[in-house]
Parts: sequence; C-alpha cells; structure tokens
Amino acid sequence: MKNVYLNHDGNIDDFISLLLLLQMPEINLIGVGVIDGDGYVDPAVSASRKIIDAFGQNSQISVSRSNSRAIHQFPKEWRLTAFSFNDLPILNERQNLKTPLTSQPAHLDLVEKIMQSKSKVTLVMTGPLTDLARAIMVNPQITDNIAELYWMGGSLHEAGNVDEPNHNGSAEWNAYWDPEAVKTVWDSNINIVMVGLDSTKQVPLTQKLKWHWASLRRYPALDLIGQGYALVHSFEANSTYYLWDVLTTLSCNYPQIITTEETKSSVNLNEPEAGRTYYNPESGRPLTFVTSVNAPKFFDKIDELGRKASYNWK
Ligand code: AGV
Ligand code: CA
Repeated sequence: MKNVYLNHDGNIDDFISLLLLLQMPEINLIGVGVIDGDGYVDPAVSASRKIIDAFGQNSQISVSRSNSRAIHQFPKEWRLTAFSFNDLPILNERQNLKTPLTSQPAHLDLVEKIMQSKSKVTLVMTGPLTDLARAIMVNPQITDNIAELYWMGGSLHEAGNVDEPNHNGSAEWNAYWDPEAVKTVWDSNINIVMVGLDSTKQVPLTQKLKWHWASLRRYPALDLIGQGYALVHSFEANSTYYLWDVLTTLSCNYPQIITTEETKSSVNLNEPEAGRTYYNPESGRPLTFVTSVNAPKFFDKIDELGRKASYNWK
C-alpha cells in the first residue's frame, strides 16, 4: 500500500482525480487539501467531502481547506464551475456531511500527515504548489518523508496555456498562479515527476469521450464523471480542456500508461515569463518528466476504476 496525499484546486479534473484515487486498491489516501485556485475553495472543499462520503468506500480521511493566496488568480469563469459541480444531484442525495474538515489549514495538515506517516508519502498535486512550498518553510524535514511528488504543472518543450496581459503565454497556469512556490519546490530535494502540457495534450476532452461516458452512466462513478465533464467545454478559443489532472493521478499508480525521461529544468519568476518552466540541461534541477501517454490504456483505466466504484453513502 502506498500512502498518498492529494492537494487539488477544485476544477473538474481535480474532483475526478479524487474520485479515482479513492478506487485504487493499492492506494491508501491519507489526506486531501484543497486550495483556492481553479475553483472557489468553499464549494471545492464541500464537493470533495461529498465525493468521499459517497464514493470513499468508508475511507476515514478528512479534507483540509487551504488559506494560501494567488499571485495570479485563475479566471472567474473557470473557478465558478466548482459551484455547479458541488450542486450536482448525485452528490446531494444526503445533506449531512460526514467526512470531517480539519481545523488546520492545508499546508499545516500536509506537514502533520507527512510527519505522522510510517512510510514515505507520495504527493499528488493537481494545482499550484503553494501549500507544499509553505509546508517546506514551516518544517524542512518533511522532504525526508516524501517518496515523490507527482505534479500537474508547467511545460518543458511546448508553449504554456496562460493568456493574460503582461505575459507571453510561455507558462502553464498552475505554475503561473504562484511562480515563487515552484521555485521553492524546485530548490528542495524532493523527487519530482512532472506531468506538463507536453503529455496532457495527448488526452483532450472530446465529444466522443463524453458520449462514451454517457453510454456507461449506469455506473454511478462514470455518471459523475460524465456529469462533471459536461460542465466544461472545449470550443472557446485557446481553451481546449484536457484530462490534465487525471493523467497525473493515474500516473502515480499505473506507470505502464506513461513514458518518462530524466531531465533538468528551471523556472522564471518575472513577467513576461512568470511561471515558465524550461528545459535547462546545464544548471536546472533534475526531474522525471512525462513525455508521452498510452491514451487507450489511460482511458481504459478510467473505465475500469469507474465501473467498480461503489456508490454508498456514509
Ligand atoms: O493548466 C491545467 C490546470 C489543471 O490542473 N488547470 C485545469 C486543470 O485542473 C487550469 C486550466 C487550463 N485551461 C483551463 C483550465 C480551462 N480551459 N478551463 C479550466 N481550467
Ligand atoms: Ca487542477
């Protein structure tokens, strides 16, 4: 069993990451932190607790709310999706939440859960790195008990996805949200597996995929996945939706779906390239970089986990 801690930021693929992590028999999820990034934090925390209540197979974990703040906040239109997701009827059959909310903010919860763990913890982060950076500053010893960090963020050889004034588009959003946090984590000795835009572009959200999930809606988890992804669309300019976070989450338990290379990277802190991660073979920090994904195997895994999930309220 692998002890895993998930820190996410409340967009659709973040929620689906939590849903799927709870279904992996080899994974012992020890905590969940939610940061105020790509989804308003309150509905994102609430939806996370409901997912655990309904699909958590009696998991005893709690959810922790982050008090970290953006350097560059996500567009409101994207952040609003968390409210819609939290209101889906499939997550509201029961009104009383059983999964507890921690009293500590997410970065302190992270410190506590890592220090308490008897085996090294695998971190999965599908949003900005701020809570981890703050956790390292509070207690630098945590890095000794982290097996590795799987992070959805950055891009190495591809363009970014930030389209904002004063920026040249070279950064990925999770990195741009708090570039300093990326630098803090890059400067630590944590083993990093980076899932950047280079590989996630191989798993776009397509109409065919939505129809596929619709055909399997008799399975509650696949119904929730279909309902969730119905809330986002891929037709606005420059806003194709990919399965960014789900790829990151499945990578931590199913290395056979990805190929990786050992490489080196650095990060820029200032405009117009704030949050740009780039290939730097001479003086960059070493990391394991996901170069490609076996898309059919990846989508099959989602189906497999979704079919066997039980919908069983606490
Ligand atoms: O940059 C990818 C990250 C992922 O963690 N997020 C979405 C995923 O949760 C930001 C993002 C980029 N483009 C988006 C995003 C879009 N069109 N809609 C919502 N979020
Ligand atoms: Ca995310």
